[in-house]
Amino acid sequence: MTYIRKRPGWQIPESEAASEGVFGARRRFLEALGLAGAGLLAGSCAGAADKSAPAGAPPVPGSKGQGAVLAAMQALPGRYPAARNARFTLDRPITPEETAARYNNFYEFGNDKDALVTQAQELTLRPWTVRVDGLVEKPGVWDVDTIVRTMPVEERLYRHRCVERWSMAVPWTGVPFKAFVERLRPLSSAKFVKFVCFLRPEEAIGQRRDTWYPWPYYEGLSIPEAINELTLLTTGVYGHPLPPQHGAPIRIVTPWKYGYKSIKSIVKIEFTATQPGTFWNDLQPLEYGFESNVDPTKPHPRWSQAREQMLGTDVMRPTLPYNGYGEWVAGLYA
Ligand SMILES: Nc1nc2c(c(=O)[nH]1)N[C@H]1C(S)=C(S)[C@@H](COP(=O)(O)O)O[C@H]1N2
Ligand SMILES: [Mo]
Repeated sequence: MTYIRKRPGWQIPESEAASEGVFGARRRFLEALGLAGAGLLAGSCAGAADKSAPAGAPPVPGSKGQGAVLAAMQALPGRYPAARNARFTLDRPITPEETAARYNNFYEFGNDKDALVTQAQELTLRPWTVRVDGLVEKPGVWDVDTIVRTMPVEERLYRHRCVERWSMAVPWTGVPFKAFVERLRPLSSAKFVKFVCFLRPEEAIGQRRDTWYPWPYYEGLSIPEAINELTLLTTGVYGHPLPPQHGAPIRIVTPWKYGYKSIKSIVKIEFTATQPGTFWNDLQPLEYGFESNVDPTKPHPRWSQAREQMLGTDVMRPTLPYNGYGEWVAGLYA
């Protein structure tokens, strides 16, 4: 059941972080459509998503997305569910899958958390290739199933923290990104890795309609961050291939950083000498830095980051420095 609930101040989505310039562009766009003033300038859909999700997710029963996830599972016998890596433990319950897969951010499919799950089912997941280029000895094109078939996949329980202040705890399946990087043999001149999402306005309503964003979504990590043990090239969740709304078929997960660093549905990985731009940093540099490590002492201009709300239970917890992963990453920033 959904119900109307007043949206708490902290729940304003990242989408409202767009700079004046971006909002200006958006306004002009809506004016061109004759829609300005029709209540569409308020940012996201006014209704807060009901976080106690209805049954049936995910994937959405009968959808193209569900068919693709089942097909991927069959095409990769023995890979899902993967053995869990016992090194990564949680201090809280795993978020129910029905909750985690119904409360996503994926602006390519809009900023309404209810609608985007359905919209995301339109994404064609196979064939899917990832182009590797830039400063590497072995550039090339990788089929996503080849990665899963030929590399060690494992399951990891990770906390996952959005700058919007909600958090969840999920079992991801993937390949340590370091193992993948070792196959590519980056040159010593490579200092950063840039990741790029797909550009398919014909499938992604957000890319078609929300043209004030600099599509496609792009992100970046320094090489030491990219090859940190925590960085997971993620292809599955809850024991099966990723459903579209979680960033199928392949995404990054960096659990010590705010969620927007964990770019979904990657089609390109480029090794660079200089720090790449990132989607949110280019939109609003004062709110979204390149590093974006989870830090309770550093308030975001519109949300204190001191506490977080766990999806599913709504229990509030103090935010942990590096989201509790200081043991792995604090040394990178010393
Ligand atoms: N391509 C792409 N990747 C993205 C986003 C996005 O809008 N597009 N949103 C980010 C944000 S803000 C968060 S919090 C996480 C959410 O991941 P989840 O929906 O799997 O929980 O994805 C990140 N990766
Ligand atoms: Mo986020």
